[in-house]
Amino acid sequence: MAAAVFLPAPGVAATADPKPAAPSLPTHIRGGAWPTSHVQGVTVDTRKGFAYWSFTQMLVKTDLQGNVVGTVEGLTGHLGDIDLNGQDGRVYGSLEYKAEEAFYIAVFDVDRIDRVGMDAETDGIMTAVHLDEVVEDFTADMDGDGVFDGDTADTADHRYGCSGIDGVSFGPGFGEHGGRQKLMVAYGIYSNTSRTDNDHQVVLEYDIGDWQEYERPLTQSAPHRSGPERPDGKYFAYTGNTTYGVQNLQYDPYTKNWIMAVYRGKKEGFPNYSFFTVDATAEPERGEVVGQPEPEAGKLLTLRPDGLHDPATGIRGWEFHGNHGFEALGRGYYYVAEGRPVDDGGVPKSEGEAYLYRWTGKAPTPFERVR
Ligand SMILES: [Ca+2]
Ligand SMILES: [Ca+2]
Ligand SMILES: [Ca+2]
Repeated sequence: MAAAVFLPAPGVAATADPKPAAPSLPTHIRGGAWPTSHVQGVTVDTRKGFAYWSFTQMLVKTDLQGNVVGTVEGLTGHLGDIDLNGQDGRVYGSLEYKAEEAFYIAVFDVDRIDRVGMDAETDGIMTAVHLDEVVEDFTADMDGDGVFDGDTADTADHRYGCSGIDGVSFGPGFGEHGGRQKLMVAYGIYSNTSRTDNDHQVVLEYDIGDWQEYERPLTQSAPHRSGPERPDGKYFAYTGNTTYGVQNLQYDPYTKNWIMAVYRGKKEGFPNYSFFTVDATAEPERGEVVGQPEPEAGKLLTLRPDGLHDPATGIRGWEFHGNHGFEALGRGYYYVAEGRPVDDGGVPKSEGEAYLYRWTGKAPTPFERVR
């Protein structure tokens, strides 16, 4: 078992914090190795002492020593980033079925996960809320040839280059101090260097106060469409094109940043940073969403004027991983997931683990491992 540390460290100011860090947290947590695709997200309930891991087709629950408590299995779509809702104690994650053109927030009643092999459809653990807005942008026939080209990056279709959804996080509305927490959902964005309308991260804002009326169990062979027609807000952050958009989105109450961990982009003329921070205190500004086929106005987010700077584009960013899982614990501490393929006696598996980091604010990498 990894050593525990006392939080907060000397010199780190305590802040008003909806997710307080526990007095001691392990510096390393194992999420296990599973016959799935790679780890996509981690979220930690420091109060109850559990970690939740998205392994693409499976949700895994461990304690903070890495002992497996249970799993929710049988997902045939793509479970991406996840986040704990501190208000209802449930875990929310992005869940995609691209062939069916269906995109959900999955809601897991994680207190009831108590054994390995629970079923996402039949054990009453998971409900889902469908997001129509994502379908509209994903399926947009942008070149107007009457054909939607489907799940491919090599097309002019998909508004903003939308490939679906991945990063999710609870937090305050952009530019708001306190107020009702919102669920923010970030688009996946295909990597495509031959178009100009895919250089933004797109974030949908939902107030989930009325989501009980939409939540339904999911029958994956007959995906339902129960969900809000429109988001409560839609925002754009100019980062340059990335490879599949925001992998991990996380509100950080310590720095008051919205953190975006990405797989870096490939476009020439852009800095292609791996990590971005949006200033959570900045009011979104109405302005042009540049690069669209027709001039378009939208609510623009402000990248934090800190870290690396690309003078040609004005883009600010950092270099860090965090695209397999990133959880802000408060007080400037974080769990950051790593994943890799492993061979388990001839069975290919994906292993996930998380390490404890603290904020330093230094460029190019504003975190250091706690050892
Ligand atoms: Ca088309
Ligand atoms: Ca992902
Ligand atoms: Ca997240």
